[in-house]
Amino acid sequence: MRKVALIFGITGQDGSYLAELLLDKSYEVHGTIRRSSSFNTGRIDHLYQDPHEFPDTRLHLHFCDVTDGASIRNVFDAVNPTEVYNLAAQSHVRVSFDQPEYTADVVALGAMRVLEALRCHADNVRYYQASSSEMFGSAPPPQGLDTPFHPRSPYACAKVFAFHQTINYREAYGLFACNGILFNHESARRGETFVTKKITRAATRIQLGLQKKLFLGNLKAKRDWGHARDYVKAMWMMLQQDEPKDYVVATGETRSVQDFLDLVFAKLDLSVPEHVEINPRYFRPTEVAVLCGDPSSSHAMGWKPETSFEQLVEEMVNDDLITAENEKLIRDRRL
Ligand code: NAP
Ligand code: G4F
Repeated sequence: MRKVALIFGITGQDGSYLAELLLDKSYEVHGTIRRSSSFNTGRIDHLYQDPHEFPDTRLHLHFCDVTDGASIRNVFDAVNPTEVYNLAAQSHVRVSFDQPEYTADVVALGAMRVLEALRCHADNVRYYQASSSEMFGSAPPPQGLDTPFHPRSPYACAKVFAFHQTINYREAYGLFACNGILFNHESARRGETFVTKKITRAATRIQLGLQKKLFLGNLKAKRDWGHARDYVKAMWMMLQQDEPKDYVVATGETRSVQDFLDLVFAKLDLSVPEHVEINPRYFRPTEVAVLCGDPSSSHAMGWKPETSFEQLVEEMVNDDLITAENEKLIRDRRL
């Protein structure tokens, strides 16, 4: 049986882990990348092989943007995938308040463009939509499949639109389309402006004398944090089931940003009051106070997280220590 996956958003945190997983499972993997004036493939460079040198490579990249319907249709025609993972997004919640129209174009209309291309240009394709726990917004925890959405940002509103479009394409056209409602998941590959990576990166740099202060926003917010490597397995599993459904993927545990900060600083023997300041620019017009997922739907398909919160933090800190040490070496050589 052909196993050909197409990943929209392969250059992101999740896209890179998913590509690794699918290549390990012998898939032919196609990913979409965006034209940029600087390289944006850092997270998948270790997987990529130039097809001139390696004609048998199973990883292929295509220029495509989900704001451009023609580019989506072209990539469908070129690839003829059996599984499609839509991970493409302007995924930063705070930024979505500054760029609401663009965020909706990518996150909401982008998903609909992919679904419409899938309906018209492909047969028997299984579709994964990257839905988000942000959609629950101010709904009280634990949040599960029966919890009503109360989105609190332009990003979350756009994800709610994409969630319902996915269900509507499933019901209207019989597509095998699934929503994975994933709670926050992190890793050493997390974007540097998300709070976990911002903290581990800054703390390790402070320890090596590369910076003095870390400026943060709301420390009281609570999140259900898991590891991205575990969460991409759930994405793949959803598309291997007999029936298309929606799932919640979470650890079922919640911790505050303050807890995360305290743990990282304690690990590095650093003082929070000495180095951390609050800057109101990082507050959001509307905040999501507490996310804590009810993962029973994903447990029912046999998925469980494999990495503990402490292991996640350890991995992120260790990776950022190496990055900071390299940065220091380069700086010292320049002096
Ligand atoms: P990420 O690191 O921000 O990656 C987003 C990906 O989307 C990148 O490959 C990015 O490309 C691509 N992209 C952005 N705009 C695009 C456009 N207009 N056309 C095509 N591709 C575009 O996000 P992530 O953490 O891996 O998350 C993956 C998905 O899951 C996202 O949809 C996110 O909203 C959702 N999600 C994430 C979490 C989480 O905690 N990580 C939780 C729930 C849901 P560039 O590299 O060129 O920017
Ligand atoms: O790390 P964050 O920016 O992640 P957020 O907003 O929860 O969104 C992430 O998870 C969602 C799933 O629920 C995804 F859909 C979304 O794409 C993204 O991956 O912020 C976490 C919390 C927030 O409450 C924020 O207000 O940390 C708080 N925070 C406090 N200081 C900060 C900061 N967040 C950021 N980014 N930067 C700060 O300085």
